[in-house]
Amino acid sequence: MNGKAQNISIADAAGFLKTNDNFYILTHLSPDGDAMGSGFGLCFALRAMGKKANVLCSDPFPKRYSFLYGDYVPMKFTPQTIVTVDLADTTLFGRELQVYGDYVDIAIDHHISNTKYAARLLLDGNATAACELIYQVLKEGNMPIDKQVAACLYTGIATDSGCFKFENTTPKAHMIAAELMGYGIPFAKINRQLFDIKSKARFMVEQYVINNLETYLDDKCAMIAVTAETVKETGLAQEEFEGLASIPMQIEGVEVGVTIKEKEPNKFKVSMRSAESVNVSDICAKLGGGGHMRAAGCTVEGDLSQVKLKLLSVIAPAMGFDLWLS
Ligand SMILES: [Mn+2]
Repeated sequence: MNGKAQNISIADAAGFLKTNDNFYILTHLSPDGDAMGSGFGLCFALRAMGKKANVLCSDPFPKRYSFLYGDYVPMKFTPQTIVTVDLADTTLFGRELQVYGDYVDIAIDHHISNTKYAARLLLDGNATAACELIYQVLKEGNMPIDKQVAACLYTGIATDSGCFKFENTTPKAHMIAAELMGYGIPFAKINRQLFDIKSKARFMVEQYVINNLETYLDDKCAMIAVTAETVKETGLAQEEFEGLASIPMQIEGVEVGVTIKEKEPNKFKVSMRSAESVNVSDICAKLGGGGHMRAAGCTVEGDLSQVKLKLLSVIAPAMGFDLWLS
């Protein structure tokens, strides 16, 4: 049932939320700060209006965002209105939410790739975060924004903009964040929680991958690898090994960063990042993958040393090195 959505405005979305009740607010698998912030920000605002609202996700709410939803308790009611936030397509609903796929009344999203699965779609591909849209909807509708709602919405903008460092950070994102700061939110504490501290397990994972990092091609290509064996040896949860791709990029002079993770025996998922000029999407396409110019991925089969060789044989020429294999 994709492609059926009617595009609506901020004012339409506000009107719709105000005239409906008994909301299930759905967000995507592996919820990030924007998913959590937009889901709970909207939920708390609707509850403050005396409406019934719950946040649903097929994955558990991550503990690191518990400062947003600490005192949240699901309410008991029969849902009448299904809203999605930050949710680009129905494959991201996950097992538990799949059942709502064809019944979404309104989607609020900032992914240009949104598959228009909902009856109504508020989409702004220029918005840094879905939270930016939720804020505008609440404001437009004169709906209640308290300190907790403001903290939720600020969190989504901060996370999706990489603490206002990524290219997608807009003047508008800064202006909305500034308005949210006006609600007295503990922004320094929030940013420390989001960007500075990590679990001890995560710290150990990073220590491991840094110890085992390798560089190639005059130190312009850095590679980290995580095998199933490694995960087993460390005794750390699989999820602690997610999102490592930025680590090789932290080294000065590195132009291509490669993160290799064993998904099945002899099957490796590869994430590639580029600092500036190298098009990693083209490199990954040669191995059957794809993505964006500066962030792409592919799957490569073989044992770890074979995988590294296969990768270097396509990375080297793309970076202007002679094909040193053959
Ligand atoms: Mn988002």
